[in-house]
Amino acid sequence: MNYRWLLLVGMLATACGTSSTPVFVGADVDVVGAFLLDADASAATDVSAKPDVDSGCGVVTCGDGICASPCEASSDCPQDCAAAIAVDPTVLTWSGMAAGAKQSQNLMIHNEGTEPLIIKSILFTADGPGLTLDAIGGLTNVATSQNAVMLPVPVTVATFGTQVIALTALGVTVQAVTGTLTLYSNDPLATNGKSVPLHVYSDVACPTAKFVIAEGDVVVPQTTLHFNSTASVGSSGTAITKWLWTVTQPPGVAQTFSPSAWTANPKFVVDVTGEYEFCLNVVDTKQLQSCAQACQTVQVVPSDAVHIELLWDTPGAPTPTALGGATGADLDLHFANYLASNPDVDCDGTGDPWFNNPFDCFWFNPSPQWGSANPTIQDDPTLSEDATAGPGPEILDLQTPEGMPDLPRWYAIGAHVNNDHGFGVSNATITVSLFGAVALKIEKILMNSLNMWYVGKLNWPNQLTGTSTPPLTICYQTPGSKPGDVCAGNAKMWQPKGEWCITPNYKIP
Ligand SMILES: [Ca+2]
Ligand SMILES: [Ca+2]
Ligand SMILES: [Ca+2]
Repeated sequence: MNYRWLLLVGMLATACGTSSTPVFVGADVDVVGAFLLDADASAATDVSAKPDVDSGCGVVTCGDGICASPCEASSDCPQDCAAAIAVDPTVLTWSGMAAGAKQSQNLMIHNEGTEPLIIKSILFTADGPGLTLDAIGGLTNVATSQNAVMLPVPVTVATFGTQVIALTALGVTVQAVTGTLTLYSNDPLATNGKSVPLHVYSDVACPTAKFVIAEGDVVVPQTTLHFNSTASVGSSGTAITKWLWTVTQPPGVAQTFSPSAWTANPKFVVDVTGEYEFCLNVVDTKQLQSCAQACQTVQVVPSDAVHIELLWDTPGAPTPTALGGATGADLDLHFANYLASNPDVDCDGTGDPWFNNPFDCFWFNPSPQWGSANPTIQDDPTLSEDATAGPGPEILDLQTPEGMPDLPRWYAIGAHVNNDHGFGVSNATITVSLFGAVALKIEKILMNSLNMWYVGKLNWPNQLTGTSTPPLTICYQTPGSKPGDVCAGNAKMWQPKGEWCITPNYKIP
């Protein structure tokens, strides 16, 4: 046990004694009613509160003088002919303790009974270092405890007298130490001891986590963010030795820090549209962790006229959010020009746009030349991100769509399960942003291997650019129908409401 005893025995205050000043108390001991004074009439001025113990407990008057009859035990009065312990304060608290600083406080033990109060022992516990019990009365015990210490100290407190326990707290490098002082006495109403909680709160400064993001708080998709945490400071100016970065990403996104989340200045690619919150915790050379993490939010907003994202998860894959390789189902985003025409596999009566070269932009044809041959007219789409497993994303941008009010054009948007790699069904989510705002988001559409989902058509120009045409025409097939029903003749595509237009077993023609 880590404690020690230094003993000096003496009595501070005795029954009928003189009102001597304890040497360790200092001048700031409050007088509490008449009880701080002993039973000596010369020291008390409040006669009504002064007990009469002369008649062998024949007359007992409470401190507040409310007892109706002598020697009547009640909750308001001391029990007949017994000691009664009271403590002041009932909780001892030290706050703002700087490391190494010392501060003493006194705990008053009052005997409110009619018999001498005998403190038989004191249990002193603390859950950390820094608390010492300096003295009880003139008996100067010094015990420093981090464990339970039972002090066998027979100390007597005279009838209506007071003893003082002095305790000292030493500021330490933990944020709080909690202890208890339990006084075991002959008070018949306190047979389990009288407990006084002890709390020491240090002013240990936490390390401060701070960081800046070079790219700011509004960026376009696929921006690489550069974090710099050199403004972080350890407690008392110490150095930072550990970093932990965390991120809250848009649903379905699983990007990670590079080279890792445990470096001072990592990078992070914000792939998709939405809000990201980045937070940093730090640890300094004293192994102290930041009390509050630093956080910053980054809004990822596309700047191009057209920005499309496909994300997916594959519950049957070993890890639904595995990145890269044949570790999950491979879905592909398709974005086709109005000129794209291939065989009518989906049976809607017109040629299909999918897999047309060069007018379907997908992984095989990621940056086609469409529209004007003039490179300053940015009417060519770009599939800037391609993925072979969930969660993706696959991302397509187009800065200046073709189409004028007198010559409107349209684009087809689709998603295809190129190969489920045996992992089964995937849940696909497609988001279409126009001029930086989400215009369409369809979430968690169930897709099997080789399913082709014709999401709909993007019309250009449209209501966003001054015409009456809605920006998007979503493809629905007959309500209640299933994939395959269109070609079976049981359903039709391009209905005003209904099921998603999914064609099964769609192979590259
Ligand atoms: Ca893919
Ligand atoms: Ca067709
Ligand atoms: Ca072009």
